Amino acid sequence: DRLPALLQRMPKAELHMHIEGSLEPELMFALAKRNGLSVPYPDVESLRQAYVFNNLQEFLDIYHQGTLVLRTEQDFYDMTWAYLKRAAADNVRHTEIFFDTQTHTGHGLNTDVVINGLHRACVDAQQQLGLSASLILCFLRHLSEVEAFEALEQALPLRDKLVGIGLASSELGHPPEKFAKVFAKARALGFRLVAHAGEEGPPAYIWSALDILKVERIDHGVQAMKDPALVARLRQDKIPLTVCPRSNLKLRVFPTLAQHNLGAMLEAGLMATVNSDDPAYFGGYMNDNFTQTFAALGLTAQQAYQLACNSFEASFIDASAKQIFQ
Ligand code: ES4
Ligand code: ZN
Repeated sequence: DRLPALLQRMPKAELHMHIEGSLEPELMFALAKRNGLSVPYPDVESLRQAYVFNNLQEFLDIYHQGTLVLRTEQDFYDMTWAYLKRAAADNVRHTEIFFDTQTHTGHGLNTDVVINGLHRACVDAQQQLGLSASLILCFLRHLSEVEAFEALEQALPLRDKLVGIGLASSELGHPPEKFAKVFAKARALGFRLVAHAGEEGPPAYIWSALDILKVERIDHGVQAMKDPALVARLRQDKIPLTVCPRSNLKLRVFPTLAQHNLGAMLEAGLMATVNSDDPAYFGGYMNDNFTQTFAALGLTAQQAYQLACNSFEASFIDASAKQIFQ
């Protein structure tokens, strides 16, 4: 069977990956040591064994714990560089990296430490790996809209290092419309807009991300398949959905990969893409997500080509650059 080799060597773009979720236990322990901090687990193996989740919130609590070792610009650089090298090995040619600032400012860091460390790794990736990388700042939706405005304000001096604004963290109880005003502001400032919606939350959250926040892509969006009118809207407007199969498996959105609806989304004519979300926590980078999902669902080489095309089409690289990639 030659499909795994095709999936591996196929050029692809990653559009949904939280950089803090790429921090592997080995690097977490190394950064803790460098910063004179401790990780509340005795070793790498016992930390990895703690990565068992029943839902999004259980994951977010452990994910937050992991971010406590990040203290300096070099820490953010090293984390990002490790991800970029790993992505290049999977033939990722372009990546749009999510990051939080509110997590880190909540620990006493400045926004510029975070953004400058990430950005310097992105510049080096273009030069040394031939991998283009851009940055999307995600507001934390469990915090208030006023706090999102503060995060946006603090990032504005670094505006040129960012391509877009997103919305992440605990979905249920925090619908997109909670952030209507701050997304309107970001839109007026020229940011590209995305939001997590329909991961655990209902189709109504996808509708409001589109109609109230006016996002261009939906992150996850797997719950859309419960609403035929929404499926028609997503198909007609060619709204990209950044699907993360191993994330959905680990957070029990679907009981098994064989029960995932990626195949049904493609059959319905939706512009789905495959992404890793939080690869260090969910046990797989891009090609793990592709090969395992294709095996479980019996997807085809034609669908692999479709997903690769979708990933570049849905990206925020400019139109002339897209032609070079394709
Ligand atoms: C996340 Cl899987 C997921 N969902 C929502 N927000 C997140 N932040 C990091 N991973
Ligand atoms: Zn995500």
